[in-house]
Order: sequence, then C-alpha cells, then structure tokens
Amino acid sequence: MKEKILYIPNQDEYLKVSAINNKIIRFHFSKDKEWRHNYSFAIEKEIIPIDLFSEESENEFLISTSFLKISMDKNNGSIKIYDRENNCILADYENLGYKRVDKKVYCYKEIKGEVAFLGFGERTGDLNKKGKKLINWNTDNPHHTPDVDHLYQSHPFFLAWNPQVSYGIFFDNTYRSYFDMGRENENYYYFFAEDGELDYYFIYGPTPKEVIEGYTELTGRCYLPPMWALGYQQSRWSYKDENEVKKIAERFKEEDIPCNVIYLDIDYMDGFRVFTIDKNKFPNFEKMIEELNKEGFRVVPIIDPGVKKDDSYEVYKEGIEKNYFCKKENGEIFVGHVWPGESVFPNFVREEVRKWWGEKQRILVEKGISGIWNDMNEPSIIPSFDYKMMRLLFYHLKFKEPPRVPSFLEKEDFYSKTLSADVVHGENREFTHDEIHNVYGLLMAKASFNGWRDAKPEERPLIITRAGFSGIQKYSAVWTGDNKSTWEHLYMSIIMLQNLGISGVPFIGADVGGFWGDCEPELFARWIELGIFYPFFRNHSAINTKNQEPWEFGEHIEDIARRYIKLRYKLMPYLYSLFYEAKEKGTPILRSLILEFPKDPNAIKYEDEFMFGPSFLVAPIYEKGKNERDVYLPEGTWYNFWNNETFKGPNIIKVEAPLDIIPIFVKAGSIIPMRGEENKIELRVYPGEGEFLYYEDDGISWDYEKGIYNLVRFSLSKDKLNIEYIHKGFKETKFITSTI
Ligand code: MIG
Repeated sequence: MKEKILYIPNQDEYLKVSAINNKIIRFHFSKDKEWRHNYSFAIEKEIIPIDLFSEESENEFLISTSFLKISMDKNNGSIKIYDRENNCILADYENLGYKRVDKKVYCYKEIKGEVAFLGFGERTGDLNKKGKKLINWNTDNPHHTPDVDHLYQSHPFFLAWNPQVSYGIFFDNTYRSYFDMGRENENYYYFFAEDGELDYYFIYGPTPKEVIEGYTELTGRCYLPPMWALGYQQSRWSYKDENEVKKIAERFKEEDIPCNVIYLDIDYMDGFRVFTIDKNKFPNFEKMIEELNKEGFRVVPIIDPGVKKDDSYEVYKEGIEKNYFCKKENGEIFVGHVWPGESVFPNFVREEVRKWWGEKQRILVEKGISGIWNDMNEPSIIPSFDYKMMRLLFYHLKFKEPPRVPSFLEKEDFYSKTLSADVVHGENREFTHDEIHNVYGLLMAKASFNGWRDAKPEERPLIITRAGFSGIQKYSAVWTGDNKSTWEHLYMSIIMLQNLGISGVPFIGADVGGFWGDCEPELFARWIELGIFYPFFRNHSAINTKNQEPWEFGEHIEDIARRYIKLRYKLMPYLYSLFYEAKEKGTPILRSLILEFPKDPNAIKYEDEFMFGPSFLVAPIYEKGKNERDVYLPEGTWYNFWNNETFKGPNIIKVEAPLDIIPIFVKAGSIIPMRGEENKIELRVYPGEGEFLYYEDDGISWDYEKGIYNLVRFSLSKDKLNIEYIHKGFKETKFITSTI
C-alpha cells in the first residue's frame, strides 16, 4: 500500500498519509478528497511514496515503516508517531491535529518534556525558538533588530531537538503562515496558514544531521559553488564608476589582500533599468571586466525584479508585448515604486517568463560577469509617498540610514511594502499574490540560475539572493540583507546563520562590517575574524556610510584583516570539502553545536559559539572592548588553534582574545586539509581518532557532475593516518602531513 486515506470525523475532511522513505511521512489534509495542493514550489523532484505496512483495530489505523509507527485514531483523527522502540516522538495535541477555520488550516502538537526548536529560516533573536511566535512572510525590513520577526526569507521548517531524539516538520504551504512554539501555551505548539491546505512532512532523525538530510532530500541541496566564490568578496553601494572599481582592485593587489569578487550595486545601471549599463560611468564596461578578470577578480552585478515603466526601454517593451508582467484582478498591470520609479514585476510563476528573464542574464554574461546578485525580490516596493520621502532624505541628504517607514505602516501591514493583495500570478491568473508572495524570490533565483546554465554552460555561477523560500539552496547563496555596523548585529549574524543552516541553506553570510552606519575599527576587526567562517564571505556597506574596505581602519586593523583573509584561503580545501558534504547531505557548514554534539544536553545553551565543519569550534568576540571570553568545550580533547594547547571537555574555560585573536579550538582526531606550498595539500593532523572526507575537482566547471572529481577518506587511528581514495576521477594531489 502506497498511501492511506482516512476520514477525520470532527472536521468532516480527509487525510492522506504516505511515506517518502522510512523516515519521512507526509500528512496531507483535504476537503472532499480533493488534495488541491498536489504541487509544490519547494519540493521539485517527483516523490514516489514507498510501500507501507498497515494494520487496523477497532479504534485505530496503524501504519509502519522500518523506523516509525504511526497510529491514527478512527474516532477523532488524532495522530501519534512512535519510533521502533515504541517511544512516542510526537503526538497531536488533544484532537487538534487538524482544524480548519474558514480558509485557515491549523495543526496542534503536544510539547512534552525538554525540547528545543531551531531552524525556521532566517531569524533574529535566540537560537532556540521555544516560547516564540514566528511569521512566514518575506519582508524587506531594513531596520530589523533581535526582536523583529519575519525578514527576507521564509522557511516553514523547524528542527525539534532533545538529547534523545530529533525530528523535523516541514509545512509545505506558501501562504502567510505562523508557528507558535509554546508561546500561547507551554503544553503545545501549533502552526497554521492563512489559506491552502495542511500539508506537512514529519522527518525523523534521530540525529539533527539526519533531520536536515531528510529535509534537503525533499527540498533539494546546493550545487558546488565555484571555488572563487568561497574567497573574500568586496562590495559597496555603490562603487560609482569604472575608475573607482579599478582602483579598488588595484588597492587589493597593493595591500596584498586576496579578494576574488567585486560587486556592482544599482548605480552601474542606466537609471536603474535592469540589464543596462550606465555608459557615462562605465564607458568601457567589457574592457574593465576583462582587465579585472585577468587580475583575478570576478565581477557580480546586482539585479532587481522591478522593471522600469518606460516605453523606450527594451526590457519593458518586450515584457509588455509578451504579457510577462504581473497584473491585478481587474486586468491592469501592477505598478509599484522602486529605485527606477514606477516599475512592473515579472510574472515569475510562468516558466516562459523565467526563461525570458534567464535569457536576459546573457546580456550581462556576454559582458564578462561571473554571477548575479538578486535583490529586492521579497518582492519589495516602497509605498509611493514613502518612496519620495526616502529618496529625498536618504539619497540626497546623505542619511546613514533610511528614514523609518511611518509606524502606522509597520504594524503587521503585509502589503504596503510589496505587491498589493489583488495581484494575481500565473498563466491564467490562477494564483493569488498571497500564495506566490513567499516564493517570488525563489522563482527569480531559479530563473537566474537556469538562465546562467544556458548562457554559460562551462562555468558554475555565483548566484546570490536576498529573498527565498524553502528549497532556495538549489539555486542560490543567501545573504541576510540590511544589517547594521553595530555589535548587536555582529552577534545576530551568529544566530541567524546557525538557524538558516539548519533550514537547509549552507551557502550563507551576513554583510561583514555591517551595512548601515559607519563601522568602527575594533568592530571591523572582530567582524573579519568572524567572517572568515561565514560560508559566504562578503564585506558590503551602504551608501553615505564610511568606506569599509580593509585598509580604511589603520594599519593594525588592516594587518589583522589580511592575516584572517589569508587564513580563509589557507582553509579553502577544508571549506570546499564541507561544501561537498552540503551538496550530498545538506549538512550546514556553519553548524550549531547540537549538530556535532547531539547527545550533549548543554550544547543548546552555548549559542554564541558554533562549529565550522566537524573540526573547528569558533567562539567569536561580539562585545566592544572585550579581550577574553568563556568558551564551552563539549566532551573530548580540544586543541587551541593558535598555540596547540590542549583542553579536556566538557568544560568551560576562559580564553584570552586580544584584538587580533578570535578563539578557535580544534577537535582531537581532526585532519584538516589546507593549502600548502606548490599546489600541495597540507594535512594538519590533530592527534586522536577521527576521519574526514576530502573532496576536490577543477573548482570551476560542471564536470564534477560527470564524475571528474576525487573523494579521499583520511582516517586517523592510534595516531596513524590512512589515506584512501573513494573516487578517483581527477588528477591526483600531493598530500604532505604535519602533525601538531
Ligand atoms: O533599497 O541596491 O539589501 O545590499 O546595497 C536598498 C542597494 C536596495 C538593498 C540591499 C543592499 C543594497 C541596496 N538594496
């Protein structure tokens, strides 16, 4: 039997249960056995349910897989999930496993015992969201703080963890949705959506890594970024013209600071018209890029979804002719204010429109760029009154932060900053904006990615995006939008990136140095020290703020920055191998402690430290004037990365952290592949027991998809290092070993 259909008496509706594999169960509720929601924006691969074993007694249906047993009460529809040993992992709260109120669909689950809830995508505030309420509605909030919910991305997924067992829930519904994780009542949590169907997946661990593996089995995993995209990247809103861009590049060379990418923010365009170049500022755009490429710099320009309403502009004209822009219910094209003024928005739900947008990338690809930076795709618009005020004050009066949106607009008003509620999407206007809003950015990123694969099939691109939804990892890296050059925001990034990683998105980072406001030297040093552990490592800052390149803060700070950026490059073989793991299993690179130490009840308490892969424990400094901190070391032996001093965990130790030191500890048994001399790979061995999977390929092409790569297992036992090729499809590397 592939699926079981059950009648839910208290709702007079139906439930369809199926298993995607032995650990993932899908619960899909529907009126009249319609299962209208038989498509998914997040899960794109075809799902073939496995065979289920079922039994029936007078009062319940029982289905089971090799890992799980699910019982459903015939009288009230209540669901309970057990593991093989008959431990109840999850149960509906009372009979509220399914409730419909008008269009809204709800699901209530019991909270029993100690449990932490993590993930939920891009979230500020504490790592553990127990006791919190979370909203899923993609929002451009340039003023976000630790207590502000819903930002640019929506990932209606969470991981429930305790030292015994972890499971995940993915609520596959794109409408505005909510999670209340024991805030209303500590005995239950619930999630609901404004519309659509209750369609969710239970994902069994029992470890947190296995939950993430299961979740990304559904929603997909990242591709391997080109190696250069893992280097240091420099951005600014905006490097104003060709000369400035070239000067920045030259300066990196002069200062001996490695940098792989320079970004072009909105001012490179002709009047903010996407896919155009301002010829006055960039008279020799192609030549500039060619020269930069020769010097080892890649160029990545920004693209917004808003297309300027301008009858003399090709992209607009074409889109109008072909009927590619979003309309309102009344058939009029929706017009919103963004940087170019009045703008219209591609109807990205349509494959044809995505293809068109994809082909537009070719215009830039042919000019030599190496990737695309997708911004404003929540989609974000600025209410026209606000827009004028903002332009006036912020741009021309050189405000360091944009003026706040009037507070009456900030109160859970979901539409003033995006397309209006009467916008419809799709071929025949079959989708409301409510359903598409949260996936608009995902669809735009998908269009860029696919467009890129067609336009330049020989190279992997760097696609980055601000907005996204579950599954965004397949197409794009994610940066966390407009942060501030403050200590609070440096700290926030540590938490946000842990939760975003748990949500299946490995290629992530926050603007290093902070976006709004002026960065002070001490903060900059600390941020670079932390930033080398962001999978996506980019320094970016806003218009009208102090320059933020590494040499802007005096020699001492520059030395620190140089040293750390170089360390990032030294660790590249390790980092690249972690990306392979992310591609294969969805495992994040910047990892919460519970991922590596799932059985340690204390691991959840130390959210201000994280693992960088399986080997490094990083404990950043996030307060001004601090030069020491407490570090929790989980069980095992640890080496201080800087002086190899050893420590035994579990323990809390005090470590010194003068301005040029970020505390880093390496787990005993680690084998760290590092860039060595003459293209050799140096294996730094930290005595103990352990293993590491090393991955290498050409770092640039898609040839790895054809098996042209090496996968090598290093294992360390009784201080003996063993090197074993698991897959050999690429030229052999010379390893040199150094034991500390
Ligand atoms: O309304 O392109 O988050 O990184 O520099 C601001 C200008 C639009 C927001 C992005 C930011 C970028 C800025 N953009």
